[in-house]
Amino acid sequence: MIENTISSAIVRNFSVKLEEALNLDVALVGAGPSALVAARDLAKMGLKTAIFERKLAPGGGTWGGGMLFNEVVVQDSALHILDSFGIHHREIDGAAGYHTLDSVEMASALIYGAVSAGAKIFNAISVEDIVFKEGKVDGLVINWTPVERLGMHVDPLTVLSRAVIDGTGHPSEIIKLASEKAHVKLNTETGAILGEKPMWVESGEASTVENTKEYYPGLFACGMSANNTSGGYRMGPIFGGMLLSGEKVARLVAEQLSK
Ligand code: 48H
Repeated sequence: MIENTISSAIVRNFSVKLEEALNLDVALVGAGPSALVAARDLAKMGLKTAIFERKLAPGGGTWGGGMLFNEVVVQDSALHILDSFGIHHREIDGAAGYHTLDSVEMASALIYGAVSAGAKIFNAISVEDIVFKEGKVDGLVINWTPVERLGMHVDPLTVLSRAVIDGTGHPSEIIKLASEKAHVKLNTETGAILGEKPMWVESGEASTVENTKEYYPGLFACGMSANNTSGGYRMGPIFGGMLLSGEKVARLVAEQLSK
């Protein structure tokens, strides 16, 4: 019966995919733009990479552009990343060095780029905790988003990973778990999360990349999560820093794993 064959194939193939992801080189949390760039680069380097994304649609805050006008801005320094994904852009009249692009094209191209490089994306899965062993972050604790949303009392499953990247955006959810649940001192000025500052485009763009680093053994942050952790300014619908942060965290993780 075709009905049965279809259902069996879906159950079997998904189970194989998830089982293969239970032991990773790199586990990323959140499929925003910074994590998608990182996942693409890490997968291209041959590292076993997967992203766990809470929502049904990966892409994070990319889709909505600025206030639902579905255009975003990227500056010169990150154009090489757009070009490597084949994303079109055009310079803004009167603002040399700044370019606009279609946010739907950007989100879909980043997702396709990451998946076609070999990274796996698991959507509708929320990371609810970390695996923390002998002074190192060793993996993630995952559950279905509907289970989380409905508040069902269902025990989670575990993913082990040589490195974890927090790409959860503004709330820095994974760094927060390390700080508040594992009570560790983070690699920040005070050892705690400093918190995002108000809007200052140039400063926020630069600090997003500077703040992209390893915050605790085995735990890195990229994008707005890095900025929130280290107390950087926000920048609105400009995405160059997010893309450059993804590129940087991939390089840092690869260096760390090759030691
Ligand atoms: C699974 C989770 C969990 C969890 C969250 O916010 P994002 O788009 O990520 P970034 O940092 O790459 O990009 C930030 C950018 O979109 C932005 O917000 C900017 C530029 N703001 C500037 C401003 O001034 O406001 O995506 C994060 C993703 C989302 O898709 C979440 O659903 C997901 O992470 N996520 N997934 N488990 N615990 N927490």
